[in-house]
Amino acid sequence: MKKKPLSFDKDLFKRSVLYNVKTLYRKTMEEATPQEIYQAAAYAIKDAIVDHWMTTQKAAAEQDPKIVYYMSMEFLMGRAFGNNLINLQAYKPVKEALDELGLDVNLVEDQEPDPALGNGGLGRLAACFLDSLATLGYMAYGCGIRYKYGMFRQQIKDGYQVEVPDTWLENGNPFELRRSELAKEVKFGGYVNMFTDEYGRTIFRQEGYQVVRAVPYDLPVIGYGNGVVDTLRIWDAEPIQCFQLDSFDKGDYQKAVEQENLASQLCEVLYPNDNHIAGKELRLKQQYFFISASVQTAVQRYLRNHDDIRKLYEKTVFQLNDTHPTVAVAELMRILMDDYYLSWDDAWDVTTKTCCYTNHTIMSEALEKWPVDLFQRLLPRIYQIVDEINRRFVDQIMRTYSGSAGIDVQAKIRSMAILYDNQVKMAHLAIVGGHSVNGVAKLHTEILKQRELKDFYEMMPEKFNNKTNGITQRRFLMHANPLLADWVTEKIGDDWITDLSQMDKLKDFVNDKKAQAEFMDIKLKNKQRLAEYILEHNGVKVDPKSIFDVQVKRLHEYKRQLLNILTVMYKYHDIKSHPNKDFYPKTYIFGAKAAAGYLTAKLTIKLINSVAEVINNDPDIKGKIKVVFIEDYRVSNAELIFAAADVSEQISTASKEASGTGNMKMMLNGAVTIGTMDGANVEIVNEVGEENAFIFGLSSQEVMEYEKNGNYNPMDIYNSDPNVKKALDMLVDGTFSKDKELFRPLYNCLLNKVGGNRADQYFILKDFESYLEAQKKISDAYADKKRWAKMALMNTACCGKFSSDRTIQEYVDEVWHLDKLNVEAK
Ligand code: 26Q
Repeated sequence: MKKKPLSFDKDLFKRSVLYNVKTLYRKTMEEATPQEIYQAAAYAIKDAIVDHWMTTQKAAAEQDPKIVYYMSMEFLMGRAFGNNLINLQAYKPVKEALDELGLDVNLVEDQEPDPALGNGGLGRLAACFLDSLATLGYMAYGCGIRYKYGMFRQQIKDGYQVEVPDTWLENGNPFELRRSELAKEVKFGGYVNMFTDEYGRTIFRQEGYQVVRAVPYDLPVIGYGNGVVDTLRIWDAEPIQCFQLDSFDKGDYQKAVEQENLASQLCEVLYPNDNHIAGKELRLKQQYFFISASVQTAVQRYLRNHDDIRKLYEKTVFQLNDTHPTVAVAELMRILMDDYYLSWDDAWDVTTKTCCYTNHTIMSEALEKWPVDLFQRLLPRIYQIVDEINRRFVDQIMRTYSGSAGIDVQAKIRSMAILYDNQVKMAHLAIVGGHSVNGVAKLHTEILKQRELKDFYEMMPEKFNNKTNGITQRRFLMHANPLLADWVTEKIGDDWITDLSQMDKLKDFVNDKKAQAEFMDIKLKNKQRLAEYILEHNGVKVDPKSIFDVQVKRLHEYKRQLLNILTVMYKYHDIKSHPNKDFYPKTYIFGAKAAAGYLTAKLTIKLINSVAEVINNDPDIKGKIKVVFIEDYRVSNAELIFAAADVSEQISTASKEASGTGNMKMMLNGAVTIGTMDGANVEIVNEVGEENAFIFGLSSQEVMEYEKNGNYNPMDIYNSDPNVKKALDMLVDGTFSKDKELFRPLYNCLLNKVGGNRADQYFILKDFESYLEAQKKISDAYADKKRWAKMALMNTACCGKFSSDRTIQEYVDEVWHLDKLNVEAK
């Protein structure tokens, strides 16, 4: 049976906008600035949301469903306004209402800062998961930090990345609710005092500590068309005001100032590292800060309507988004033992049944470890608990393996202990302290089981499972690409909005000439829209009829933007030396932020911009290739880019990309993948068929063999392959920079050992020729209009598996076991 759409009162909305402009700003519509109009409209939407939010909370109070707390240092939400309207099924009426007020909905949306409380994949995944949780009608909280400054804004100056603070809260956030009544205290430092209380219980009390007040801000997460509104709860830190300044003795005064400083620094900024650990003290403080506040809240919420804390796990599950929130294991133990007097064994039973861990990377530089002395100084009680967890676990290893023939028990301890070499290994704590460990794509999970976490898998195979990532079609098709969304609905109805497997039905149209033409016409319109953006932001004119070849993602050596740009350089040379050779016009589009301290990554950005500058201005090229670097790649411009992509570049060194999710977003929008057999690419190819993707390069097995044997020598390739040699030499022959030495570090990384790294550690030279070949095939395929249309359409038709709705349903069925909320949609 078809569900009735949510009701939305368009006239009320209009009146509400006018009223808000008046009461917020004492202005008429004519006087209000675009930002003020956005705020007024957002508050009007919030009114509508709050009703659903209250209904959801009431339903949850009555039905007492199990709740998932998705613990994450990052939530890369992107703009809320348009997305909220879509999920409220109010986009069209609001667009009309704004029209009638003489306003363009797109321009209103553009006034919203793009909330970037995340780096990349992991943070965006968290945002997609919240959207799916609400849409599927599960009770969920996202728990995170309200960073004052999110991911930096990127400016390109003279081809270099410059980082500018992201002041997203400058004008306030109309959607948030400050919940000071729910504030919690979080304690740092000091020492643990142990004594026996009047009942003979051993009490551990942290003393001489610093304390901050954690204040939550709630953001609504709206389910699509079902009246369910979940909550993203992000914490801000404030100083505790408990002393009278004038009555201070010297020590108190000092301490009060330190506490103020701590509070003001804690939530200042998101660490801009992606897949790389910055072992900074403040980072660990951030982690404990939001975890302590969130775990306290979850326990208290449970006890509001239950009395047996030993059954917490029946109503509560914590999903740890990578190791960053892993102190939750020890914090829950602490609360259960110190505040509720559970025995170690009882507390451990509850904790392991409550916690679950997702691994997002096998990159060794991203494995989180903390020096014991830092950890102990900052979190003395938590450290004691981790120490005891470790002691018992090492004991268990010994009991399991002593006496087993052919097993080196010491080696097992070395590879699995939580405390080793004076370090706290957070992944080990997360595995031991929970009941589920998952990777984010089939290949990734296999690599975890067979290599990185092999010893753990052998000891506790029942904990390991795969959850292939997904993305939300509400944001990445409905909002990003309304033309295609409407077209799909016209062809197969609108069930795909909440059931992406329906896209399958588009297969009936892949050979239909009319459908093909319509599909490609929509792509062209989206390319025109992006071309306008590029003209406005880069001052570069690109041809919407050229192939739009897109690589947008964080800049990292393993993602191999360098491989891409090297082949562009090679093509440039090729066209210059064969001016009459046929070449299908191509626009290479890059977008990427580099971590602020990551020099190789930053130099790669400079290289891309330098290559762009030379190629785009070389008359010999006659516009056959253009190169564009899109400044400040973020969720809002990503939506424009995905909709316009013909070719999706997913070219990481096989085995290094845990999953990737941009690959899915582009597939959904009808782009064809050129990629390695890595991460979720493997599953994408499996769904769409090899003939509808362009796969090249070493397999993960081959990469791992070379890594093991150390027998890869890029210099041999350089010396024997003239194409490779040409491309590399152009780094240092002055073609792209007057200063011939500028790109020497990149050249050196490819041919020599640098620092502790192997020469060309990401196998760029090894994959160069097969990548060129795959690109050649793409140009041939694109030249055949019908063939391309069919391939592109097949990609959209086969993307059903990659909805985050499917991923979340798998977590629910296999790990979380949540109950569906019953909310009457109004
Ligand atoms: C840790 C400590 C200190 C500072 C920063 C960090 C840190 C921050 C972010 C470490 C790692 C990250 C982000 C990792 C990440 O985004 N991983 C990606 O996760 C996606 C979702 O599962 C996958 O699709 C990608 O393959 C994976 O790279």
